[in-house]
Amino acid sequence: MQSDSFSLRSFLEELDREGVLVNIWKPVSCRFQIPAILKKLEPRPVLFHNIVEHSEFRLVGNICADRNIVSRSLNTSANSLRDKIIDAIENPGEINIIENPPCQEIVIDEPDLRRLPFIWTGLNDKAPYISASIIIAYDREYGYNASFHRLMFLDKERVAARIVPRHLYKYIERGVRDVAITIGNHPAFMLASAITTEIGRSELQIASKLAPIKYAKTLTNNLLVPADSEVVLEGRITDEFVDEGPFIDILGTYDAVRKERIIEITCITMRRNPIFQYILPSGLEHKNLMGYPREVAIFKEVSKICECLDVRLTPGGASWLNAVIKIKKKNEDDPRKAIEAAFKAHESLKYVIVVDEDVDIDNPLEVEWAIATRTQLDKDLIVKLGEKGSSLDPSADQITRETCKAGLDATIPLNRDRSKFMKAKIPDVDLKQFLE
Ligand SMILES: [Mn+2]
Repeated sequence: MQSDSFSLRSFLEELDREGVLVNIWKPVSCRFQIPAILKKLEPRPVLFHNIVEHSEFRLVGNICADRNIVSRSLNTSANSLRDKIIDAIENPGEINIIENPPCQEIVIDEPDLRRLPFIWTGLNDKAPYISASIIIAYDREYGYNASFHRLMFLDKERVAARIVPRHLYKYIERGVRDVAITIGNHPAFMLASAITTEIGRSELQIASKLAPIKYAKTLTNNLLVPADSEVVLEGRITDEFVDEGPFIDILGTYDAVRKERIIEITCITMRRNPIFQYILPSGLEHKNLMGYPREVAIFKEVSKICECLDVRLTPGGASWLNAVIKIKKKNEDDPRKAIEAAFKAHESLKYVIVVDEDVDIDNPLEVEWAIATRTQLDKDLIVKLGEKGSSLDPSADQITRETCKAGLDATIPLNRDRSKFMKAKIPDVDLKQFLE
């Protein structure tokens, strides 16, 4: 069935009608219970109707945990999702602004953040967090930027945001201070905000190409936010820093504690009967949102140098550190070039395996079979010393991020008899004929 309205709320209603959404009516606590239930129910989307500490809110999680559901939310198939994202990045949409948006049905100009369902996820968390928060900022030269940043609760008007040195970080260096933080968004806006392209390419316009998202002006700082957002925090980034974390990141380990900026919230606006949103750290939704756009980026870059058939940031590598790339090899050096292209496209990438078109890259056993039967490490292994890797990898140098990367060509050499490498065919039977 096709979506015609593009808010989180209308999409949830659609999933509910089809029996895909899990409704939890019994009371649940923000302290550990919501994350634990989401983990157990992955990849199904879950709507919590009764939060013990926050009766004002419902809360949704796992909305992007299943790639088929993400594809459906954009009225596309899992196979076409990549092309749709590439098209949206290359041909962004228009910004459509409306007055009196749903996200401003309730206005709280004396904000008290204790009213919001910050969540305790792991036993060693320093404080409760908001994890589905997207920060929107505007720079005179670069225009709008939207990106995910987890928020650590500090007090009734202040949070600390983890700001990785990417676009928002650069905006702040250039003097930008006003922000709007939006929570409770349609998957199109979530996915667009998770994409890292060149600075100056507006995620708001990428989102509006993915789906007809409408925007509205914030009340206090003249920024644009999705008009159908469930909750918007308007505020200012300060020059005050605080220890942020410990908090769990995509690898499932605790991220390092760093000095991060404090954001002061000056106004909160919401829809009536607001639905809060939470992304389970290191859960499938987190991995899809962070990993999928990087798969697209790797696919684009590898496609420049050879025929790339598919890319997977493997779940075993937390959908972040390890990639398997399927190519149609035409030249003996295609795999090596593909490995270099992949490292160029995704800076955090650590290990890359290149396979031929007959290998199912979603099946780790098949990938291992390709490694076992098609590689000679003295020829097929590329080791890259002293590279800059992921800040999340506990085995890398924790200060310089220096790490050792490797690529493995697990394709069949072109000068060898290909038939020797192919799986032998055993004729199939219909078991029913033999089991009666
Ligand atoms: Mn950006």
